[in-house]
Amino acid sequence: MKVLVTGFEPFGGEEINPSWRAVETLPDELNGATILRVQLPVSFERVRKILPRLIAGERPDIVLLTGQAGGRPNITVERVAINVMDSTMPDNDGLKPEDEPVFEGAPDAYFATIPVKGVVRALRNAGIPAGISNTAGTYVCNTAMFTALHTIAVSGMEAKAGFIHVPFSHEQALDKPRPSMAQRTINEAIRLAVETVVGAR
Ligand code: PCA
Repeated sequence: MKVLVTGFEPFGGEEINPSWRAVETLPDELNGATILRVQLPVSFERVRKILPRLIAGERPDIVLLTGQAGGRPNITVERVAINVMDSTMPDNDGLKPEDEPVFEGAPDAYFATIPVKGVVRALRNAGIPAGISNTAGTYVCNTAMFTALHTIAVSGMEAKAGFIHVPFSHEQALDKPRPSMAQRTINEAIRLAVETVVGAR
């Protein structure tokens, strides 16, 4: 079994992105599954090109995307991705799309195909605050989740895909009164999420 796990590069003036920090600590193999770690750019245009190529080329059984949701206090497993790109904050290419579809003519939304509640349960059982989120926003993370689910749907692949948002790490929140989580806990959460999704397949 092959698992593609992605994290994002820093954005919005941050020096790190705790999602990539967590993904880069994953081993090459976990519970018998091969782990492919990839860092994605915070770019509406480039994620829509890179992800379909990566998924078609690697043909993973599971695609687990992760990103930072600064301001959220817990790990959130996303339930749905919508066909919208809308942002007042520029991406790392300086683009600020308004009410644009991720893919013209694609469905309005896709539900995550990983066991969303199973991952939340596994994290809580391990003592990590976690919950379901019913919106991945309309920034690059939602675009990445939508792109992965759409790519899999139109190619007829059987791969499961989903998205996990992580809070700021303590390191990022030292100078701002925002909720944060220890990076080692975020790392553990992502590893547990991978194990849970692998175990469910
Ligand atoms: N979080 C952003 C994009 C990259 C990331 O890590 C988001 O939630 O859309």
